[in-house]
Amino acid sequence: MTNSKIILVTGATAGFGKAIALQFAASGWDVIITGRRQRRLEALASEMEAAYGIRVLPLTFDVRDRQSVKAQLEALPEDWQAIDVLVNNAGLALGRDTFDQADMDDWETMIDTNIKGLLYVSRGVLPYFEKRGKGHIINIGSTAAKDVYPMGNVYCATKSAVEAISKAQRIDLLSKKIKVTAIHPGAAQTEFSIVRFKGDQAESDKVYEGYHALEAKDIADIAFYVANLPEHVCINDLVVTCTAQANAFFTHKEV
Ligand code: NDP
Ligand code: 8X3
Repeated sequence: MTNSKIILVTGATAGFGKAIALQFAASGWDVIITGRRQRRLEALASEMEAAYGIRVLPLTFDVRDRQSVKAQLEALPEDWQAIDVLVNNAGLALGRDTFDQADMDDWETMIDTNIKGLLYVSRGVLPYFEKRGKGHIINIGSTAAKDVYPMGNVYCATKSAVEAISKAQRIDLLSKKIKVTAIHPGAAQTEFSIVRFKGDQAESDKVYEGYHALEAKDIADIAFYVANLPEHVCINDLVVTCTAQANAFFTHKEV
């Protein structure tokens, strides 16, 4: 048994999730990391245990698999159940096509991951928060939740849903003393665009040309700040862009 705080981060094999796990681990938190790529989770677990002397529990599951999410979260070892913070970060965009051209399988994957996955994980962790009479859900939305941009259609819709779900959680879980924070990042250079453009590195690189996009560490710093406020203080909604980006539409690029 330790007295360390515990954070559960979904999608910790890359990008924001990995940076968040590292940031909290470096400050002495025990960390539950999840994702589909088991070898990456194991490597990150070894790295954090060795560097920071904290405990790490890697859990391999697909957030779209409702039964697997339920089973793995119900089976959490007792000394991992006192979770302080859940970060619903796992998510993706697939394709950037007009509504008439977009691939409906891509739509399904985004809806299943970004919306349903977030719901499954939230419900899986909730009983542990309820048992303790406190908790904090941090949902990673996007500037795409705030504005719909051309060819963003269903990705933007899923992030609007994340915003709506965050508001709903905040209202419905108020009496349970559960904080809910939505962080909405703008463009950040992670594996996001490689995934979106299905491995096309050149297409991905174009997204970040001519300006200094957010880095994963920037969002980790913000998540850490938000999670470490006094018990009576909750940041509800945060939009964070790099200095070159005004909103989902306007980025000043020097190319
Ligand atoms: P990355 O591609 O770098 O990381 C995405 C993470 O999500 C990976 O760890 C991946 O793990 C996990 N993931 C994806 N699908 C699933 C799934 N079905 N089950 C479990 N885990 C899954 O992208 P980012 O770090 O940039 O993205 C993180 C979040 O931030 C997403 O929700 C994204 O929409 C959002 N966001 C990103 C922005 C950006 O510009 N980068 C800006 C605004 C928001 P694995 O593949 O191992 O399962
Ligand atoms: C990711 C950023 O601009 O591609 O949510 O929507 S963007």
